[in-house]
Amino acid sequence: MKSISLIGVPMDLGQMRRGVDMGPSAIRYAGVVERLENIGHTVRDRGDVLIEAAERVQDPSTNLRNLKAVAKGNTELAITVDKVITEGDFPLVLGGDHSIAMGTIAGLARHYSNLGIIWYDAHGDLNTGETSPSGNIHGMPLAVSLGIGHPTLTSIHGDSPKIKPENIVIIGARSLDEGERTLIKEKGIKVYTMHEVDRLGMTQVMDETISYLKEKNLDGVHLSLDLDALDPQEAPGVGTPVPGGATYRESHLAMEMLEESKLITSAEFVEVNPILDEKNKTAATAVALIGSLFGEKLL
Ligand code: 6HN
Ligand code: MN
Ligand code: MN
Ligand code: MN
Repeated sequence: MKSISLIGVPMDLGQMRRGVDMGPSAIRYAGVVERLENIGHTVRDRGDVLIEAAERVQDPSTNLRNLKAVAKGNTELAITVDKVITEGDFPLVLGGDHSIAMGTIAGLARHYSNLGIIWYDAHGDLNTGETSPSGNIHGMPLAVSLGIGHPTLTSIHGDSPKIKPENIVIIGARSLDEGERTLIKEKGIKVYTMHEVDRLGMTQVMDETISYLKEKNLDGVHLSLDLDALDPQEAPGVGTPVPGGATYRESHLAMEMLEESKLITSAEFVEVNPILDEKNKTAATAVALIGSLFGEKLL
């Protein structure tokens, strides 16, 4: 059994829709602590990282919305994640928009020199200020963690880069911008789009992902799960829904296979927006997936 530290990050400055800052509360309300304790884990809820109320600013020279405030909140998060690992706990981060992956990964990078990343998402989150169609930093955290992007972001809590392109697997992608496709090809990042999920089935996608990562001699693997990877019918409470996503069952299978692999050393669940949700359905899905990731069994 694990000793898990929950870290809430009420961040909504990485995008434009209000409400995603209430994601951590919605996930707690949906019973995440009880769910993990019922499996037998020890849970310590560290509360929420302080995200200061910031004036929303769009600097046309960088195309990075709320740059300073996003960097500040992520620095706080990185310090917290760093501390949780130093204390020997498993960090489970609850978002908040996906810009928080920069802070989580920056904190992890202090402890793992060869970190694997599973990016379960409809998007690649590989934009920079130059390639982004929106200026929203939640579309950039994977690029930033690779050391690609504005120095204010790539230098959060330590030197850049934090991760290597060959240690990343993206699963569930179906909305990639032009600059993201170029970067994927240039860096040789492994991607299972929804086409591969349909064609191979989730079992083979996860088998291949696990074998691929096992060959890399990693010292840890982080799961960054954006709820918009799931189909909007099953996870309506997200800011950037894309039709044609992974089903509830496919996503459970993915979590169960990751649990069996024993590879995962940290995780985050992001983009839950209770204002856009239907009766907290998306938060409940997040909690159910967390249950599977941490060893809940049907029988
Ligand atoms: N997310 N690729 C789009 C952009 O604005 O860069 C959407 C990003 C969505 C990010 O859902 O974490
Ligand atoms: Mn996404
Ligand atoms: Mn994302
Ligand atoms: Mn969003």
